[in-house]
Amino acid sequence: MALERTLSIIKPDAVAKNVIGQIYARFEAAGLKIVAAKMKQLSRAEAEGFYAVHSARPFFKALVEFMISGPVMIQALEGENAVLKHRDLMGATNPKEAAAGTIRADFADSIDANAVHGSDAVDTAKNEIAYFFSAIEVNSRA
Ligand code: RTP
Ligand code: MG
Repeated sequence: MALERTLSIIKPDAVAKNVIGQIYARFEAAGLKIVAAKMKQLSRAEAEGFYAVHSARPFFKALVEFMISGPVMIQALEGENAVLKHRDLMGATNPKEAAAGTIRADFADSIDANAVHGSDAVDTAKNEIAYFFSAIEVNSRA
């Protein structure tokens, strides 16, 4: 087992549904600790930069529009195997394929408005946390 950190974003649809607390409760119940957090209205440039890896994909423009449609809640989570544990809690990208009891099955409406983001690997998590938080804004709770 490895102590890891991962970057979580509660997307504008889930913030609008007022389920930040319900999603945080799932993180905590799974042993993931919030070590940094902020609510933010992303600018277009910030959203494009965050999803730059997808810039050539057909869904990129819609993804950016969606991510700037309202404030997001951004947090770094820390725990054993945090990256995979968090993705298990999230469920599949398309909520129609997400397992019962996952965040996307319970709170997402479509593949575009799918409630949450989570880093897909330890390396990308490091970059994604540094994209939104300075070193002194991330606390160790190990
Ligand atoms: P995320 O990065 O947001 O945590 O989601 P993910 O890893 O499950 O999915 P990813 O492949 O990284 O795609 C990023 C976001 O783009 C939207 N998407 N739309 N229409 C489509 O085929 C499609 N594919 C991806 C989703 O909103 C996804 O969360
Ligand atoms: Mg992804």
